[in-house]
Amino acid sequence: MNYRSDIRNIVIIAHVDHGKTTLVDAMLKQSKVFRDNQAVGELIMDSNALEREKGITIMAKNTAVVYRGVKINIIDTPGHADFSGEVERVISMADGCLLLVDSIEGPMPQTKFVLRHALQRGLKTIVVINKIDRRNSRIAEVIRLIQDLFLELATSTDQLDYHVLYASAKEGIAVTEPGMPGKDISSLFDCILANVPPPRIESGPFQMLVSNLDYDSHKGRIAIGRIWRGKVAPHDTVVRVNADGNMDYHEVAEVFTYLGLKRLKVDQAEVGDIVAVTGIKKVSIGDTIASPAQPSALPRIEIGEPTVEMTFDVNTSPFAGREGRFCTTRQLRERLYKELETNLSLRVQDTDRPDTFLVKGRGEMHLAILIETMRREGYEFAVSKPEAITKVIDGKIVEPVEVLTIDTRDEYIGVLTEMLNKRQAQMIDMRNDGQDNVRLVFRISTQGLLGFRGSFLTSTRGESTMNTLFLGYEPWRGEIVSTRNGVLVASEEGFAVTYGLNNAQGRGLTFIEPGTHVYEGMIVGLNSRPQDIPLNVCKEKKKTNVRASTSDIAIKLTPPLKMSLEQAIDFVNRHELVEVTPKNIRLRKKLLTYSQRARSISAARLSIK
Ligand SMILES: Nc1nc2c(ncn2[C@@H]2O[C@H](COP(=O)(O)OP(=O)(O)OP(=O)(O)O)[C@@H](O)[C@H]2O)c(=O)[nH]1
Ligand SMILES: [Mg+2]
Repeated sequence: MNYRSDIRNIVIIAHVDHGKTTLVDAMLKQSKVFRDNQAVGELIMDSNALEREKGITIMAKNTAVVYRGVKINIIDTPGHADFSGEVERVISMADGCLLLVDSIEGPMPQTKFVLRHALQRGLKTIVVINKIDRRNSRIAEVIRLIQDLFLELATSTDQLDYHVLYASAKEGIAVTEPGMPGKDISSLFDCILANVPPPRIESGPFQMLVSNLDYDSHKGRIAIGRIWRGKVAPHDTVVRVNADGNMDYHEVAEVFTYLGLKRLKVDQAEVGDIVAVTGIKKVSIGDTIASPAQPSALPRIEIGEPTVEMTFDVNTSPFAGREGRFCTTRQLRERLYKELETNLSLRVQDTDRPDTFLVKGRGEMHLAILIETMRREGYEFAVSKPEAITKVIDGKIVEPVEVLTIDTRDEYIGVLTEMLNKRQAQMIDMRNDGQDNVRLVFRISTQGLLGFRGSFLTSTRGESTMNTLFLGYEPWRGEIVSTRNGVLVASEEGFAVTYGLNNAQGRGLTFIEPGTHVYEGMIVGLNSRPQDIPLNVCKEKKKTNVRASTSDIAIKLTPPLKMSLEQAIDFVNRHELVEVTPKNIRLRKKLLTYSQRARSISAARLSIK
């Protein structure tokens, strides 16, 4: 068997924030893909605006560097569990992986998820213990935990024979022994060259699997993937095999390979390389592009199922159409279906109501990122509370179940266990490090987890972290009763005033500032009791002839509680919606008038009787 010794294909995988994108920075900087005076900044691969704002990777991306004459194609992946579909999508392009593990946190839930995938696909693993510059790093213990993880997940004994490097991605250093002084990341490059197998040269004509798509207004769709056989050049005639096994003919327009942050136009690309090809109309991720001489399809990419769903509705609030550029059913529908081309773990379905679409994703964050992206593009719509997706297996209703790992301090154990009990979680482990740090592990249904993150962060004052790992499906445990209080609902359209809001603050928390334009049925606050109450927040104080006392003039409002999109989605219940426009996020009752809501409650009572 022959190999392309001039190429290595690697994917970088880890739990969220363990330093993948920073390590790619270090690799790019050391291989001098930038001019000496070029300001490149940090987290270069997190190029999308939302990625930069949130400081996380959302989409997997390709880059490449050359080290000692060998081209290393690098795929950076997201570590957040909601974007696991991205890892599943790209992992098949690589022959080896760098498994990054934080030197303090050690292996975390997503470390296990990604390593399991890598080992199942037979990737050669290099473990990189990262952030060794951090003061409290506990390298020896982390190594032991990683060993345990490999013992649990390895599919063959030779997978237990992995190399370990120690790095500070931030300082651009990698060494082969802990404590060794380092000056750059050459040892990492050397280790990749020595241990990641070069691509095998399969004999036969051209064949590639499309793992990613990009768009160009002139060139159209750009198919990105690894060449598994043969060569490809501009003007070649190729066959595209789609999901149904149907074939059509195309002429390749241009062929590109990667180097640094650029795509290089090339005259020809060969087996083993990762390329971008234009000219293949309507190409989709998972399609095979091959020579007409042997147009056999490669196995399609398998992506885990979505676990959470919510509806996307055309905006029907009284303010509909005022703030968005794209507001119609047709525009919303087209945009959602277009997302399926690249967002592989997403599902979109029409419903029996023409203005409502059911959208399914891998978690609340997965859906929230889509909502935020669409709102920035100018779309206006409304979304419902996310719900866990149940299925029927052997005649029984089952629901998704996850493992929840919480790292917190002793003082919060009580409040957290109480909150989680209400959500029907079972504690399966509790470990204390003797210094007030404790790790709690729970088994909890996805339904029970929805909306937990917000109250978790508030009740532990931001001092704890939580992570989840999808376990599988288990018999449905019944509905979890919401513990949220009722809401304060605007009873009239108008502009909120201090006097009206001050009255509202007598009932609970408010969400809006004076001057906010409200409509009947819009949610303006949280009641301190379980019922919803309508209030007129636009009501001015009655003018009297008697001069008001000074205390009346200077009403001091408590600042409103402003919710982010994610918090808003967490907050609403089944009778409410989040209205999303490029300018505002509003909460509303589905039924806007008090009489509609009263009628629906009495109808529900009657149907129970
Ligand atoms: N001290 C220290 N901090 C690091 C190191 N590497 C990364 N970080 C920091 O860790 C944080 C997360 O780094 P990223 O590179 O975004 O992590 P990531 O694994 O790409 O995260 P996701 O893509 O969101 O999963 C950033 O604040 C980095 O500056 C390191 O070696 N030492
Ligand atoms: Mg990243």
